[in-house]
Amino acid sequence: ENSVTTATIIAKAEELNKCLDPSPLLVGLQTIEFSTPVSLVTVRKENPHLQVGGRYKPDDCVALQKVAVIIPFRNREEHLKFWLHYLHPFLQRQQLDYGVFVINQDEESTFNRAKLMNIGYTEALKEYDYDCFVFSDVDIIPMDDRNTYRCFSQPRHLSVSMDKFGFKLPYSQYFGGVCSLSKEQIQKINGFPNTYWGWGGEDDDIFNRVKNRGMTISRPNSDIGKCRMIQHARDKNNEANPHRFERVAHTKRMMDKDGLNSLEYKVVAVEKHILFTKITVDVGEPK
Ligand code: UDH
Repeated sequence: ENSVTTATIIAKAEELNKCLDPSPLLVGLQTIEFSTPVSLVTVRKENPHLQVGGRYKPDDCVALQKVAVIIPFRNREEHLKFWLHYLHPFLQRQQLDYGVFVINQDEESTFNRAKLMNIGYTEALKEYDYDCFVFSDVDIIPMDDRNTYRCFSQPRHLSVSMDKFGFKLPYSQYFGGVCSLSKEQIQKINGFPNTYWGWGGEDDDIFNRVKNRGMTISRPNSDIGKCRMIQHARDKNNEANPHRFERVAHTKRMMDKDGLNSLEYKVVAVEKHILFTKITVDVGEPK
C-alpha cells in the first residue's frame, strides 16, 4: 500500500514539474555556417551534460517527450561533426529527453536509407521507452530552434524550408530530409519500405503510407522551418534508383508486406560514444 502511495506522489510531482511548452530556453533564428571545421573534442566540451550514447534529459523539469533521433549514415564523418555541433545544443534548448543514434550501413552495398530508418527505430526501442522518432539526414541543420524536433498529432515534416530549394518546398508532397513520427504513427504505416536501394523515392513512399492510413502531414511555417544543407557530391554506391517511380506507384499494394514486419538485418557493432550511439548494420543486398 505504501509503495502505491509513493508511486502516485511521484507521478503527481512529475506532472507538476513538466517542462514548459514552448521551452523558455529557445533563442530563435541562428547563423549556421560550415566554413570552419569542428572537432569531436570541441563538441564534447560544448556539451558537458551528455550521458554516454548521446543521451540527455533536462535535470530541472520532466521532458514532454522521449525522442530518439535516427541518422541514416555511411562515410559522412565531416557532416556528422557539424550535425552534432549544432544539434546537441539545439535539442537541449528544446528541453527534450533524447538520444542520438547513427545507423551506419556496413560495407559497400547499395545504400538503403529507409531500411536504416526502420533499423534505427527497432534498435532505439530496445534501449529506452522512446515515444517519438526523428529521422534526420546527416547534412541538414535547422536554423531556428522554434522548429521543435518532437512528435505531433500527425506525422511531421521538419525540413520544410531548405536553402538548397530556395527556402521553399520543392513540391507539396515532399517528405524528405528530416521528419518525425510517434511510435503509434510508425506502427500504423508498418514503418518504412526496405526495398528502395540507392537514391530517391523512399521519402515519397513514406508520404504515400501516411496518406493511405488517413493521416496528414504537419509542418512548421516556412520561417521557423528554415534549414541549411551541407553541399556535397553524390556518394559512391548511392546512384539514383531507376525503379523508384514504379515503386512509388505501388505503395498501397506493398506497404502491408514491406516494412517493419519484413525487416531483416544483422547488427555488426554497437559503439557507445559520448556524442552518439553508432550501430553498424549489415542490410543485405537488393533482391
Ligand atoms: N547517406 C550517407 N552516406 C551515403 C549516402 C547517404 O550517410 O553514402 C545518408 C546521409 O544521412 C544523407 C542521406 O543519407 O544526408 C540522404 O542522402 P543524400 O545526401 O545523398 O541525398 P540528397 O538528396 O543528395 O541530399 C543527393 C545527391 C546530391 C548530388 C548533388 C550534386 N550537386
